[in-house]
Amino acid sequence: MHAFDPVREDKFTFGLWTVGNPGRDPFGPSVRPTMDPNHIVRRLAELGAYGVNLHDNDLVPFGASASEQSAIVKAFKQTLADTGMVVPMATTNLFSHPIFKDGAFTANDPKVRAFALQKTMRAIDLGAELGAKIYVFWGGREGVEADACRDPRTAWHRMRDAIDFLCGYVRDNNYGMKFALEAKPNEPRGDLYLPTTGHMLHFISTLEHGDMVGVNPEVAHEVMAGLSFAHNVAQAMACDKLFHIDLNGQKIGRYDQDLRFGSEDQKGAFLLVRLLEGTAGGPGYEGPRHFDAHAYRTEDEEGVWAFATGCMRTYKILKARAQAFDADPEVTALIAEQTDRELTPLLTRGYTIQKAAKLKELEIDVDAVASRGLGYERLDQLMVEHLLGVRGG
Ligand code: GLT
Ligand code: MN
Ligand code: MN
Repeated sequence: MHAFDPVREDKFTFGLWTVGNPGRDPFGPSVRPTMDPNHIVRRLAELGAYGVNLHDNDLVPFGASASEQSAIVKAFKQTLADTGMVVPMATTNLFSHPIFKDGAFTANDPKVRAFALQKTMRAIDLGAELGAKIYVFWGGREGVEADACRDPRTAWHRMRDAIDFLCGYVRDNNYGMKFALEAKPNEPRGDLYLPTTGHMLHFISTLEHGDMVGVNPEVAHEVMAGLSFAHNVAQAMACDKLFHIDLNGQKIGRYDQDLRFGSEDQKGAFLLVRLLEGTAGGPGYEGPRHFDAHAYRTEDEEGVWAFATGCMRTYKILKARAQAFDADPEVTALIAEQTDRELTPLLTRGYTIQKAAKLKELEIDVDAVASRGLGYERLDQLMVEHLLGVRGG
């Protein structure tokens, strides 16, 4: 067994919709046959994954009868038991069916909003039955092209009503689930409401039960918005709101590519893994490392498993590189915090009138401080050399 081979303890998960993606795109149909969810679970278990996540309709087709659903769920639970795989996260498909063409929770037609709540409550029941403790909300259709159709403030209030309602539902049923909200700037709608993780974090602060709601940031979505993914994730971690994460790869300025993790922007991926693993200090992320990505359209089923293995291996390779980087004495010397016993207490733990007076009196040699080189060129080059494998273990 090699150090980069995935094992259960790594907590790698995939959505049924990710490895199950048949390669359909806006310009052409499927290129791979649809895979049975039980087959997906078995293959992922063999590859060393920890679990699978799903939308209600990834497992139970839209419109299935109660008896059809119970037969499907029974067989699926058996497969989970046989393989030791878990379902840490579940979600609702509120975007595929034509009823959601104008959104789900934000749609103008109250019947659509009622159906969205009904479908989500049923999907939450399904998630709870499968043991999911995280419930994701990705508002794929919660957006607009003809902006005059609704006041964007109304969309925001409808979204808040829906999440408040569903928090109540989970609490009432003692499901012990937490919600994780996933932002995206656009696609499939021209503009999506709540377009970035930062918007979500603020939105959460306005909720009735905001304590049970966090975020599920996705690499591709923040990169589409031109943002630093690691910075978004860091802000969520700093306020204990990183409840889940969608790992993948993305080129800036493109459609939502959902590429193999680490296949693009290796520096961004390195900084992300370094943050999640806490190799530079500070608490790391404890939840599942979920890959929300899919294989290239060029691939057959074998290529899909190569894709899945690639996501997990690259994560582990980057983790090893991050550990070596942060253990490198030249790196630690360059990023060592400068401590100053007199100044540091003035700069932390809030305002006092005494601190204000002291700060106002301080004599700082502005030219001396301003002329000091910081060595960040060397630091960044060291990171590149670790990343390229010519330095460190
Ligand atoms: C869809 C989307 C993803 C979301 C999934 C959860 S579904 O594939 O592109 O980003 O995370 O609803
Ligand atoms: Mn996603
Ligand atoms: Mn995506």
